[in-house]
Amino acid sequence: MRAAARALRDARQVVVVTGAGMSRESGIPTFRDALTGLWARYDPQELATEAAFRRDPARVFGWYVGRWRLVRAAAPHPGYHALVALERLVPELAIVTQNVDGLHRRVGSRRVLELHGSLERFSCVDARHPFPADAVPEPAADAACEPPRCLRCGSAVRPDVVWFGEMLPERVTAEAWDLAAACQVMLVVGTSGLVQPAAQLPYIARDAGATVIEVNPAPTEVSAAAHIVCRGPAGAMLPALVAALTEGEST
Ligand code: BV8
Repeated sequence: MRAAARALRDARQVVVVTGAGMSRESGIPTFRDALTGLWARYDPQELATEAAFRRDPARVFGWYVGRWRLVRAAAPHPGYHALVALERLVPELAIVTQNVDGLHRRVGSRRVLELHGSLERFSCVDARHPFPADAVPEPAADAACEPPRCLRCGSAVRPDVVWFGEMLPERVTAEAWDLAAACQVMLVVGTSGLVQPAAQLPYIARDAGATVIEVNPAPTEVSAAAHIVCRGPAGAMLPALVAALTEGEST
């Protein structure tokens, strides 16, 4: 914590990369948690792909609108507010998230790059025509839900997330890669570092001379690239890090 606060104090540009673990304390299960993880219940290739959606649109769409409802009921935990505070303590801070729950934007973080899209946006599967979220049906909990039809081309409406086998949004990805190569400190919070290409970001930062700090209760693929490891949950570690930074003392 002491070394992490010192690194942040000396940094001008800070990038925070977040994964599903960042939202765990807000009640949103991560993909890999053995107990609650969504992947434990579903095969990701089964649901988070265009092929699965075309094969069984009601089942896949029902899963997403069910997650969207969970997300809307979720409250950002103190770790989210700590990142908003951190934005005011360093000259430049950007959040590059793999998450699709929109919590960073909801809590007021100003510069958020969503590598994998968002549960809160919808478009049609054939032409990606935008579809208004307030016209999306509210299904019963954890039930299949027939997706609405695009108002322009009639194809099925899908969530605006990046499925496996799909390219990440070009502009957002280019910006994230540039930020990773230019920052002095990268905080990597709540990611197992298994999903490509986002998992490359800590290595890009490290190779460019940045100090990489991992915040995670468990060792991960990222731990090898981290100079500093804060082994604990984001909801406790991030406020402690901000406290260490603001008190000026090292805790
Ligand atoms: C692409 C949106 C190029 C959807 C997501 C082999 C076969 C098939 C594909 C591949 C393959 N090898 C590589 C690939 C490519 C594939 C991939 O990486 N697969 C992995 C599974 C091996 N990647 C892609 O397909 C990407 N696209 O490569 O395009 C291309 C294009 C065309 C043709 C060929 C190639 C697209 C990847 C994006 C997928 N979409 N999300 C949805 O949400 O449904 S990814 C999804 O899973 C999440 O968004 C998230 O990013 C990811 C899960 O990862 P994490 O966020 O790290 O979460 P995880 O559960 O794993 O870990 C949680 C961590 O939190 C843990 O470390 C835990 O310890 C920690 N934690 C727990 N509690 C806390 C905590 N931390 C802090 N505090 C706590 N309290």
